[in-house]
Amino acid sequence: MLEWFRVSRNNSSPYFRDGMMQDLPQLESELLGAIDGARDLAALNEVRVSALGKKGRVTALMRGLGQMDAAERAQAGPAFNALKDKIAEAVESRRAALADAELDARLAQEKIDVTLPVRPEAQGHIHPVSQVTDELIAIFADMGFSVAEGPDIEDDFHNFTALNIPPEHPARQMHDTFYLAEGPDGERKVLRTHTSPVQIRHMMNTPPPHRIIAPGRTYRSDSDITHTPMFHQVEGLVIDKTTHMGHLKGCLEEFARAFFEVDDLRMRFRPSYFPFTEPSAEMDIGCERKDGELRIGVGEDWLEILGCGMVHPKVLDHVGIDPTEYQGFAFGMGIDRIAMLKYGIPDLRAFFESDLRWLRHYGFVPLDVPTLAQGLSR
Ligand code: 2NM
Repeated sequence: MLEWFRVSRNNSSPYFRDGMMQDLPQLESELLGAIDGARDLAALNEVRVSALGKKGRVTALMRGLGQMDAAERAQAGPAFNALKDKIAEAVESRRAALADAELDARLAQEKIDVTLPVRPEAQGHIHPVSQVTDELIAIFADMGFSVAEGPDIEDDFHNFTALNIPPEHPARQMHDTFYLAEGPDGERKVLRTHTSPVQIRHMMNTPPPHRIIAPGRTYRSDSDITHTPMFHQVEGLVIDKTTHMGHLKGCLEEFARAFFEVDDLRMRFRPSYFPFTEPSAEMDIGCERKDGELRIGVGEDWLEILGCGMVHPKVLDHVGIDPTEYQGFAFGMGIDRIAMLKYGIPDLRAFFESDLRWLRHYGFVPLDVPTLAQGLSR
């Protein structure tokens, strides 16, 4: 480049005589200095435009090539090109460095201290039904159950017939069923009256063994201080070749101790009746009623918390499981009811009134995710 500079000084082309000839090394060091001195991306871009833009100084040099004779161009061309490449390269590496620095500065500014305490009072609240559902899932997941779901709108077969509740069975009236309008096939769908149809679908769609719980919304046309037309149930199902009543008892005792967080909880099973189980039972836990208050895990009284039994062979037949090869147990309980019992919530109907003051009082902090490792409700 220095070589070219000496030669071109004495050049006679109009281009050089016009005084447009420049000291290339000086131009280069000037531009490199400006690039180095650019303090942000905007300033750097200005330098780039002043050198390589349409009216830039390097661009002007390149344009001058056209007016040179062949000998001059042979020397100047490569030198101009080298300058242009060097400047472009310097701009790019400065741009990368500035972008890095800008990102570093932003990251430093947006840093959050994860050791600071959260401010739960600024958050929304988890409804007791959601919290208790999560507790139930945590308990049964620990025992190897998975969660199954199904539609709220069911057909007669999955809600009733498959569960050994044939047409004209008195249990159909007992269920206070909500019927939908007749469909084109003349069939009337129902809002499921329990979550059992979820178990029916599960048994029909997957081969045994089964170990599932089905939490969800259920519907019955019943409304008074202890009943709402929509409520929540969780049902469980275990089917295997040798599953027996002892497994049922052990499983539900472990559930009750974990849920009510009482290690020496008293429990008893009373004979009962459900069309879909044989034998059937209801489980009570020990409690005390005093001064209008209920305390769980102490005292001599009993409190009914769930229904259960060995799945009826006719139910297994309906879902295509051979009852001479497989057997098992099922259980069901009301989530709203056990939420009220555990957390001392007096009025069922308030559950469904969307009253934010109620939710602030009885709701849960979103970060209190139920896990067995930390104690369910702490
Ligand atoms: C209950 C009580 C006893 C039950 C039975 C079934 C199925 F689908 F396996 F037949 N699901 N749920 C059951 C048994 C439900 O609720 C009080």
